[in-house]
Amino acid sequence: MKKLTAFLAIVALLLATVPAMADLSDYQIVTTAETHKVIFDTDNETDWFGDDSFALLLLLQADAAGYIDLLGVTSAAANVTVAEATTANLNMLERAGRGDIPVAIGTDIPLAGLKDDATIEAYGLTRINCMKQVLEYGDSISYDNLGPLEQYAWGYSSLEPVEQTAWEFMIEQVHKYPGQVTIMAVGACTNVALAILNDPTFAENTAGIYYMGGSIDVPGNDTPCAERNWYYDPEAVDVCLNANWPLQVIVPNDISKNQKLTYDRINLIMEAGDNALTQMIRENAFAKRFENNPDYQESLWDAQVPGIFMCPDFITESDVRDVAIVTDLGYTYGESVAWDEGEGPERAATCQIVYNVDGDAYWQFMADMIGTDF
Ligand SMILES: [Ca+2]
Repeated sequence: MKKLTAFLAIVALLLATVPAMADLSDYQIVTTAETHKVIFDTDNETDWFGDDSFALLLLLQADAAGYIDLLGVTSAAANVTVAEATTANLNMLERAGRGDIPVAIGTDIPLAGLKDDATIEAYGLTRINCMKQVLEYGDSISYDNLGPLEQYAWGYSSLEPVEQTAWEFMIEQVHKYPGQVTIMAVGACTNVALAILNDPTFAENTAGIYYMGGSIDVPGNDTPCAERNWYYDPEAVDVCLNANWPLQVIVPNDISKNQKLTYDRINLIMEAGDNALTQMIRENAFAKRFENNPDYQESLWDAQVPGIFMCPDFITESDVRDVAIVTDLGYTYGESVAWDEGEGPERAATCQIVYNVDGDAYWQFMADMIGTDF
Protein backbone atom coordinates (compact mmCIF):
# COMPACT_ATOMS: atom_id res chain seq x y z
CA MET A 1 0.00 0.00 0.00
CA LYS A 2 2.84 2.31 0.89
CA LYS A 3 4.38 1.65 -2.52
CA LEU A 4 1.09 2.43 -4.27
CA THR A 5 0.70 5.68 -2.30
CA ALA A 6 4.24 6.70 -3.21
CA PHE A 7 3.59 5.81 -6.85
CA LEU A 8 0.38 7.87 -6.92
CA ALA A 9 2.19 10.77 -5.29
CA ILE A 10 4.84 10.68 -8.02
CA VAL A 11 2.15 10.52 -10.73
CA ALA A 12 0.36 13.48 -9.13
CA LEU A 13 3.63 15.41 -9.00
CA LEU A 14 4.35 14.67 -12.64
CA LEU A 15 0.86 15.71 -13.71
CA ALA A 16 1.16 18.95 -11.77
CA THR A 17 4.35 19.89 -13.63
CA VAL A 18 2.92 19.22 -17.11
CA PRO A 19 1.23 22.36 -18.47
CA ALA A 20 -2.50 21.97 -19.06
CA MET A 21 -3.18 21.06 -22.69
CA ALA A 22 -6.27 22.55 -24.22
CA ASP A 23 -8.82 19.93 -25.13
CA LEU A 24 -9.74 20.93 -28.66
CA SER A 25 -12.08 17.96 -29.00
CA ASP A 26 -14.61 20.08 -27.06
CA TYR A 27 -15.05 22.29 -30.12
CA GLN A 28 -17.29 21.42 -33.06
CA ILE A 29 -14.59 21.90 -35.69
CA VAL A 30 -16.04 21.05 -39.11
CA THR A 31 -12.94 21.67 -41.25
CA THR A 32 -9.99 19.43 -42.13
CA ALA A 33 -6.76 20.18 -43.97
CA GLU A 34 -7.61 17.55 -46.60
CA THR A 35 -10.85 19.26 -47.61
CA HIS A 36 -10.59 22.91 -46.49
CA LYS A 37 -7.89 25.03 -48.13
CA VAL A 38 -7.68 28.74 -47.38
CA ILE A 39 -6.13 31.79 -49.04
CA PHE A 40 -6.03 34.71 -46.61
CA ASP A 41 -6.22 38.09 -48.39
CA THR A 42 -5.31 40.68 -45.78
CA ASP A 43 -4.35 44.30 -45.14
CA ASN A 44 -2.29 43.10 -42.19
CA GLU A 45 -0.23 45.55 -40.17
CA THR A 46 2.25 44.94 -37.42
CA ASP A 47 2.44 48.43 -35.96
CA TRP A 48 -1.20 48.01 -35.04
CA PHE A 49 -1.19 44.33 -34.20
CA GLY A 50 -4.92 43.88 -34.37
CA ASP A 51 -7.65 42.09 -36.19
CA ASP A 52 -5.82 40.81 -39.25
CA SER A 53 -2.88 39.70 -37.12
CA PHE A 54 -5.03 37.71 -34.68
CA ALA A 55 -6.85 36.12 -37.61
CA LEU A 56 -3.55 35.12 -39.23
CA LEU A 57 -2.25 33.57 -36.00
CA LEU A 58 -5.42 31.49 -35.71
CA LEU A 59 -5.07 30.36 -39.34
CA LEU A 60 -1.42 29.41 -38.81
CA GLN A 61 -2.33 27.29 -35.81
CA ALA A 62 -5.30 25.73 -37.59
CA ASP A 63 -2.92 24.80 -40.40
CA ALA A 64 -0.33 23.39 -37.99
CA ALA A 65 -3.02 21.35 -36.23
CA GLY A 66 -4.41 19.96 -39.50
CA TYR A 67 -7.81 21.68 -39.28
CA ILE A 68 -7.20 23.68 -42.46
CA ASP A 69 -4.57 23.90 -45.19
CA LEU A 70 -3.40 27.52 -45.38
CA LEU A 71 -2.27 27.71 -49.00
CA GLY A 72 -1.01 31.24 -48.84
CA VAL A 73 -1.34 34.80 -47.63
CA THR A 74 -1.96 37.61 -50.11
CA SER A 75 -1.51 41.29 -49.35
CA ALA A 76 -4.42 43.67 -49.82
CA ALA A 77 -5.05 47.36 -49.29
CA ALA A 78 -7.63 49.18 -47.11
CA ASN A 79 -6.01 50.14 -43.78
CA VAL A 80 -2.40 50.15 -44.97
CA THR A 81 -0.55 50.16 -48.27
CA VAL A 82 0.04 46.76 -49.86
CA ALA A 83 3.79 47.27 -49.34
CA GLU A 84 3.22 47.53 -45.56
CA ALA A 85 0.78 44.61 -45.56
CA THR A 86 3.36 42.46 -47.35
CA THR A 87 6.10 43.43 -44.91
CA ALA A 88 3.76 42.59 -42.03
CA ASN A 89 2.78 39.23 -43.49
CA LEU A 90 6.39 38.23 -44.13
CA ASN A 91 7.45 39.37 -40.68
CA MET A 92 4.71 37.52 -38.87
CA LEU A 93 5.36 34.32 -40.80
CA GLU A 94 9.08 34.52 -40.08
CA ARG A 95 8.52 35.12 -36.36
CA ALA A 96 6.06 32.25 -36.28
CA GLY A 97 8.61 29.98 -37.97
CA ARG A 98 6.23 29.55 -40.92
CA GLY A 99 8.36 30.60 -43.87
CA ASP A 100 6.81 27.63 -45.69
CA ILE A 101 3.56 29.61 -46.25
CA PRO A 102 3.75 31.59 -49.51
CA VAL A 103 3.08 35.33 -49.52
CA ALA A 104 1.89 36.98 -52.75
CA ILE A 105 1.77 40.73 -53.29
CA GLY A 106 -1.57 42.25 -54.24
CA THR A 107 -2.43 45.68 -55.52
CA ASP A 108 -3.60 48.86 -53.85
CA ILE A 109 -4.86 50.39 -57.09
CA PRO A 110 -8.67 50.08 -57.06
CA LEU A 111 -10.40 48.89 -60.24
CA ALA A 112 -11.58 52.44 -60.96
CA GLY A 113 -8.15 53.90 -60.13
CA LEU A 114 -6.77 55.90 -57.23
CA LYS A 115 -8.94 58.85 -56.26
CA ASP A 116 -7.11 62.12 -56.52
CA ASP A 117 -7.96 65.18 -54.45
CA ALA A 118 -10.10 66.68 -57.23
CA THR A 119 -12.32 63.57 -57.35
CA ILE A 120 -12.55 63.44 -53.55
CA GLU A 121 -13.65 67.06 -53.48
CA ALA A 122 -16.00 66.90 -56.46
CA TYR A 123 -18.03 64.01 -55.03
CA GLY A 124 -17.68 64.73 -51.29
CA LEU A 125 -15.78 61.48 -50.65
CA THR A 126 -13.68 60.59 -47.61
CA ARG A 127 -9.93 60.51 -48.11
CA ILE A 128 -8.53 57.10 -47.12
CA ASN A 129 -5.12 57.67 -45.61
CA CYS A 130 -3.30 54.74 -47.20
CA MET A 131 -4.69 55.60 -50.65
CA LYS A 132 -3.17 59.06 -50.19
CA GLN A 133 0.13 57.37 -49.31
CA VAL A 134 -0.05 55.25 -52.48
CA LEU A 135 -0.65 58.44 -54.48
CA GLU A 136 2.27 60.17 -52.76
CA TYR A 137 4.86 57.39 -52.73
CA GLY A 138 3.69 55.19 -55.61
CA ASP A 139 6.22 52.63 -56.73
CA SER A 140 8.98 54.14 -54.62
CA ILE A 141 7.90 52.01 -51.65
CA SER A 142 7.95 48.24 -51.52
CA TYR A 143 7.86 45.45 -48.92
CA ASP A 144 11.66 45.65 -48.53
CA ASN A 145 11.85 49.43 -48.63
CA LEU A 146 8.95 51.21 -46.96
CA GLY A 147 10.63 54.61 -47.14
CA PRO A 148 8.77 57.10 -44.95
CA LEU A 149 6.40 54.34 -43.79
CA GLU A 150 9.22 52.27 -42.29
CA GLN A 151 8.47 53.68 -38.84
CA TYR A 152 5.21 51.70 -38.83
CA ALA A 153 6.82 48.29 -39.39
CA TRP A 154 8.63 45.77 -37.21
CA GLY A 155 11.59 45.91 -39.56
CA TYR A 156 12.13 43.70 -42.55
CA SER A 157 11.87 39.96 -42.85
CA SER A 158 14.42 37.70 -44.49
CA LEU A 159 11.51 35.91 -46.20
CA GLU A 160 10.62 36.79 -49.78
CA PRO A 161 7.23 36.89 -51.47
CA VAL A 162 6.51 34.61 -54.42
CA GLU A 163 6.86 36.09 -57.91
CA GLN A 164 3.19 35.76 -58.81
CA THR A 165 0.78 38.54 -58.03
CA ALA A 166 -1.99 37.85 -55.50
CA TRP A 167 -4.60 37.27 -58.21
CA GLU A 168 -2.31 34.95 -60.19
CA PHE A 169 -1.60 32.96 -57.02
CA MET A 170 -5.33 32.71 -56.26
CA ILE A 171 -6.17 31.44 -59.76
CA GLU A 172 -3.34 28.89 -59.71
CA GLN A 173 -4.29 27.46 -56.31
CA VAL A 174 -8.02 27.32 -57.02
CA HIS A 175 -7.42 25.27 -60.17
CA LYS A 176 -4.98 23.04 -58.31
CA TYR A 177 -7.67 22.20 -55.72
CA PRO A 178 -11.02 22.69 -57.48
CA GLY A 179 -13.94 23.12 -55.11
CA GLN A 180 -11.75 23.14 -52.00
CA VAL A 181 -10.35 26.65 -51.66
CA THR A 182 -12.06 29.29 -49.53
CA ILE A 183 -10.99 32.90 -50.05
CA MET A 184 -10.96 34.99 -46.87
CA ALA A 185 -11.01 38.62 -47.99
CA VAL A 186 -10.48 40.81 -44.93
CA GLY A 187 -9.17 43.89 -46.73
CA ALA A 188 -10.13 45.60 -49.98
CA CYS A 189 -11.53 43.17 -52.58
CA THR A 190 -9.34 44.29 -55.49
CA ASN A 191 -7.15 41.16 -55.65
CA VAL A 192 -10.18 38.85 -55.65
CA ALA A 193 -11.93 40.94 -58.30
CA LEU A 194 -8.81 40.74 -60.50
CA ALA A 195 -8.81 36.94 -60.14
CA ILE A 196 -12.46 36.90 -61.28
CA LEU A 197 -11.88 39.33 -64.17
CA ASN A 198 -8.84 37.37 -65.38
CA ASP A 199 -10.53 33.98 -65.05
CA PRO A 200 -14.32 33.82 -65.40
CA THR A 201 -14.29 30.24 -63.97
CA PHE A 202 -12.40 31.32 -60.83
CA ALA A 203 -15.27 31.84 -58.37
CA GLU A 204 -17.23 28.72 -59.34
CA ASN A 205 -14.12 26.59 -58.79
CA THR A 206 -13.65 27.78 -55.19
CA ALA A 207 -15.48 26.52 -52.12
CA GLY A 208 -16.67 30.07 -51.50
CA ILE A 209 -15.66 33.42 -50.07
CA TYR A 210 -15.77 34.91 -46.56
CA TYR A 211 -15.66 38.69 -46.56
CA MET A 212 -15.06 41.09 -43.75
CA GLY A 213 -16.73 44.09 -45.25
CA GLY A 214 -19.83 46.19 -45.57
CA SER A 215 -22.18 47.63 -42.98
CA ILE A 216 -25.59 46.03 -43.03
CA ASP A 217 -27.79 47.43 -40.22
CA VAL A 218 -25.32 49.90 -38.69
CA PRO A 219 -23.62 53.02 -40.07
CA GLY A 220 -20.30 52.70 -41.89
CA ASN A 221 -16.97 53.54 -40.31
CA ASP A 222 -15.40 55.56 -43.15
CA THR A 223 -18.54 57.47 -44.06
CA PRO A 224 -22.02 57.30 -42.54
CA CYS A 225 -22.81 54.85 -45.37
CA ALA A 226 -19.65 52.87 -46.02
CA GLU A 227 -17.31 50.52 -44.22
CA ARG A 228 -13.53 50.82 -44.89
CA ASN A 229 -12.69 47.55 -46.67
CA TRP A 230 -15.53 47.91 -49.12
CA TYR A 231 -15.18 51.71 -49.43
CA TYR A 232 -11.59 51.32 -50.64
CA ASP A 233 -12.79 49.62 -53.85
CA PRO A 234 -16.58 49.38 -54.23
CA GLU A 235 -16.25 48.45 -57.93
CA ALA A 236 -14.23 45.37 -56.89
CA VAL A 237 -16.90 44.39 -54.35
CA ASP A 238 -19.52 44.66 -57.09
CA VAL A 239 -17.49 42.28 -59.27
CA CYS A 240 -17.06 39.86 -56.36
CA LEU A 241 -20.72 39.87 -55.27
CA ASN A 242 -21.79 39.10 -58.82
CA ALA A 243 -19.39 36.22 -59.41
CA ASN A 244 -20.57 32.63 -59.37
CA TRP A 245 -19.43 31.53 -55.88
CA PRO A 246 -20.82 28.36 -54.32
CA LEU A 247 -21.07 30.31 -51.04
CA GLN A 248 -20.75 33.94 -49.94
CA VAL A 249 -20.47 34.77 -46.24
CA ILE A 250 -20.23 38.36 -45.03
CA VAL A 251 -18.92 39.36 -41.61
CA PRO A 252 -19.94 43.03 -41.68
CA ASN A 253 -19.05 46.09 -39.61
CA ASP A 254 -22.12 45.22 -37.50
CA ILE A 255 -20.10 42.57 -35.64
CA SER A 256 -17.72 45.24 -34.31
CA LYS A 257 -20.60 46.70 -32.29
CA ASN A 258 -21.00 43.35 -30.54
CA GLN A 259 -17.47 42.01 -30.15
CA LYS A 260 -14.56 43.70 -28.37
CA LEU A 261 -11.01 42.71 -27.60
CA THR A 262 -10.59 43.23 -23.86
CA TYR A 263 -7.78 42.91 -21.35
CA ASP A 264 -9.30 39.65 -20.12
CA ARG A 265 -9.52 38.15 -23.59
CA ILE A 266 -5.96 39.04 -24.57
CA ASN A 267 -4.76 37.80 -21.18
CA LEU A 268 -6.55 34.51 -21.76
CA ILE A 269 -4.34 33.93 -24.82
CA MET A 270 -1.12 34.86 -23.05
CA GLU A 271 -1.92 32.56 -20.15
CA ALA A 272 -2.71 29.70 -22.53
CA GLY A 273 0.88 29.24 -23.62
CA ASP A 274 4.32 30.69 -24.16
CA ASN A 275 5.40 30.44 -27.76
CA ALA A 276 6.43 32.68 -30.66
CA LEU A 277 2.77 33.56 -31.31
CA THR A 278 1.82 34.53 -27.77
CA GLN A 279 5.08 36.51 -27.61
CA MET A 280 4.04 38.51 -30.69
CA ILE A 281 0.73 39.31 -29.02
CA ARG A 282 2.47 40.25 -25.78
CA GLU A 283 4.98 42.56 -27.49
CA ASN A 284 2.79 44.26 -30.03
CA ALA A 285 -0.79 44.27 -28.82
CA PHE A 286 -0.70 43.78 -25.05
CA ALA A 287 2.34 45.92 -24.23
CA LYS A 288 1.34 48.77 -26.55
CA ARG A 289 -2.33 49.10 -25.73
CA PHE A 290 -3.58 46.98 -22.85
CA GLU A 291 -0.84 46.60 -20.24
CA ASN A 292 -1.17 50.04 -18.72
CA ASN A 293 -4.82 50.39 -19.46
CA PRO A 294 -6.84 47.36 -18.27
CA ASP A 295 -10.15 49.05 -19.16
CA TYR A 296 -9.08 49.52 -22.77
CA GLN A 297 -11.22 47.79 -25.41
CA GLU A 298 -11.11 47.68 -29.16
CA SER A 299 -13.65 46.57 -31.70
CA LEU A 300 -13.22 43.28 -33.50
CA TRP A 301 -13.88 42.58 -37.16
CA ASP A 302 -11.55 40.18 -39.03
CA ALA A 303 -10.53 38.15 -35.99
CA GLN A 304 -13.95 36.50 -36.04
CA VAL A 305 -13.65 35.20 -39.60
CA PRO A 306 -11.41 32.09 -39.39
CA GLY A 307 -13.12 30.76 -36.27
CA ILE A 308 -16.64 30.81 -37.67
CA PHE A 309 -15.29 29.07 -40.77
CA MET A 310 -13.85 26.31 -38.58
CA CYS A 311 -16.67 26.20 -36.00
CA PRO A 312 -19.94 27.63 -37.32
CA ASP A 313 -21.34 26.80 -33.86
CA PHE A 314 -19.84 30.08 -32.58
CA ILE A 315 -22.36 32.05 -34.66
CA THR A 316 -25.20 33.43 -32.53
CA GLU A 317 -26.81 35.89 -34.94
CA SER A 318 -26.99 35.42 -38.69
CA ASP A 319 -29.37 35.55 -41.62
CA VAL A 320 -29.44 35.26 -45.40
CA ARG A 321 -30.05 38.43 -47.40
CA ASP A 322 -29.47 39.87 -50.83
CA VAL A 323 -26.62 42.37 -50.79
CA ALA A 324 -25.46 44.94 -53.33
CA ILE A 325 -22.98 47.82 -53.23
CA VAL A 326 -23.41 51.39 -54.42
CA THR A 327 -20.82 52.30 -57.06
CA ASP A 328 -22.20 55.72 -58.05
CA LEU A 329 -19.77 58.40 -56.87
CA GLY A 330 -21.38 60.56 -54.20
CA TYR A 331 -22.57 60.50 -50.60
CA THR A 332 -23.63 56.84 -50.64
CA TYR A 333 -20.59 55.57 -52.59
CA GLY A 334 -19.50 52.20 -51.16
CA GLU A 335 -22.69 51.64 -49.17
CA SER A 336 -23.73 48.00 -48.82
CA VAL A 337 -27.46 47.67 -49.20
CA ALA A 338 -29.37 44.56 -48.04
CA TRP A 339 -32.81 43.16 -48.85
CA ASP A 340 -34.68 40.10 -47.68
CA GLU A 341 -33.59 36.98 -49.53
CA GLY A 342 -34.99 36.99 -53.06
CA GLU A 343 -36.05 40.66 -52.89
CA GLY A 344 -32.84 42.30 -54.10
CA PRO A 345 -32.27 43.90 -57.53
CA GLU A 346 -30.24 42.38 -60.33
CA ARG A 347 -26.76 43.34 -59.01
CA ALA A 348 -27.52 41.96 -55.53
CA ALA A 349 -26.12 38.60 -54.38
CA THR A 350 -27.59 36.19 -51.88
CA CYS A 351 -25.19 36.00 -48.93
CA GLN A 352 -25.08 34.61 -45.41
CA ILE A 353 -24.46 37.51 -43.02
CA VAL A 354 -22.93 36.96 -39.58
CA TYR A 355 -23.71 39.71 -37.05
CA ASN A 356 -22.52 38.16 -33.82
CA VAL A 357 -20.76 35.21 -32.20
CA ASP A 358 -20.51 33.72 -28.71
CA GLY A 359 -17.56 35.94 -27.84
CA ASP A 360 -16.47 34.18 -24.65
CA ALA A 361 -16.42 30.78 -26.34
CA TYR A 362 -14.71 32.30 -29.37
CA TRP A 363 -11.86 33.85 -27.41
CA GLN A 364 -11.41 30.72 -25.32
CA PHE A 365 -10.99 28.94 -28.66
CA MET A 366 -8.48 31.58 -29.81
CA ALA A 367 -6.55 31.05 -26.57
CA ASP A 368 -6.62 27.26 -26.84
CA MET A 369 -5.50 27.36 -30.48
CA ILE A 370 -2.82 30.06 -30.24
CA GLY A 371 -1.47 28.84 -26.90
CA THR A 372 -1.05 25.22 -27.99
CA ASP A 373 2.18 24.01 -29.59
CA PHE A 374 1.05 21.77 -32.42
CA1 LIG B 1 -8.35 43.77 -42.37
